[in-house]
Amino acid sequence: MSPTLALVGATGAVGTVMIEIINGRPSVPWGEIRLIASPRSAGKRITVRGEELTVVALSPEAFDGVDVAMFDVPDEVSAQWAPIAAERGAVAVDNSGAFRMDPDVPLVVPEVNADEISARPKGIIANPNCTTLSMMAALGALHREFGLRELVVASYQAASGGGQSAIDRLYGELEALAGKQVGVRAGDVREALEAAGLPVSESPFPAPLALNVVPWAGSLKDDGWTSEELKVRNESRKILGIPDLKVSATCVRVPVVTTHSLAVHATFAREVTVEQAHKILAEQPTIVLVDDPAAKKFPTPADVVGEDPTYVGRVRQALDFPNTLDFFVCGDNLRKGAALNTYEIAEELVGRL
Ligand code: 2RA
Repeated sequence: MSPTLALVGATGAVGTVMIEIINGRPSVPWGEIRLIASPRSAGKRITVRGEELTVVALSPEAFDGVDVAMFDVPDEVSAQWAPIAAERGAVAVDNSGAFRMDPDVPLVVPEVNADEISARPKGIIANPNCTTLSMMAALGALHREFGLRELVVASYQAASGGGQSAIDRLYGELEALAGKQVGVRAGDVREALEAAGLPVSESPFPAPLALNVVPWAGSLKDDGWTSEELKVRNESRKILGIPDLKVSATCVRVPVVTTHSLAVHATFAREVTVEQAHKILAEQPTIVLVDDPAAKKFPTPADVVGEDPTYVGRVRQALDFPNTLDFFVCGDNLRKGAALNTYEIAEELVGRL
């Protein structure tokens, strides 16, 4: 019998992308697909693969008969409900931060460590944070060949990583500033936003995002690091299976709606040339290499949004650091960074249930 798939958080931003992904697959291995959401959204009707489905309220019984349950909900909801789904016999594939660093929960990017989904003592598999995920296909492939030792990363993160309110804020700021000659004097962007009724004190971002960049994503952790920067470090180590990988990250929010970018400085155990890196990256089915500096061809978030693969370009051999490459990567944070990777894990599970 074909397995039953449940989607918890079916009406949220990532859940909606998940349904687009399921609808866009040429075929799916699932029998029943069950949509689950908060009681507030229960009863909504959503078309999945040509069939109108009714969203059911989150409850223990909603997991009865479910083989794989994908969770796209806040951390606290996953923390409570993924174990309940697992108790009821489903494998929970969780896109929240609740279980990522739990040693009994594999943290999986299928093209890097798919085999780890078989050992899941809690019946839960975690999906990485979108910032880490955007560079994992490239780093996984290069690590297999050259042995990754050190990683220095600067992220350029899109507003949608902060959810719908963050997207609305960016659009609101852009509209408020349109046609105004601002950004020429310290503080004039803030003042223009304030005059338009959009004080920064009411923003999900700690500074104006339009016409600006903001070196802050996530929450404050020890010694001035942000949660987002620590996720890059800890999750990269776990996914790549390099517990002592040296990592330093600076996470920055930029006025882009969707698609995270990262400037990566990666040092390997063995010598690596741009030609070798190009060959390896170009062979990966989930990477598109766009790297023709003479023709000014490289990935940008505006050209990658909505795409499934991650795009890599600007690959250079670092001039002053041996065995080191610098490159730029762009990945849609709502697709590969969230919904797509979660769904790919669910598909990997078929045959390993
Ligand atoms: C962000 N990575 O971009 C986070 C979302 N999970 O804010």
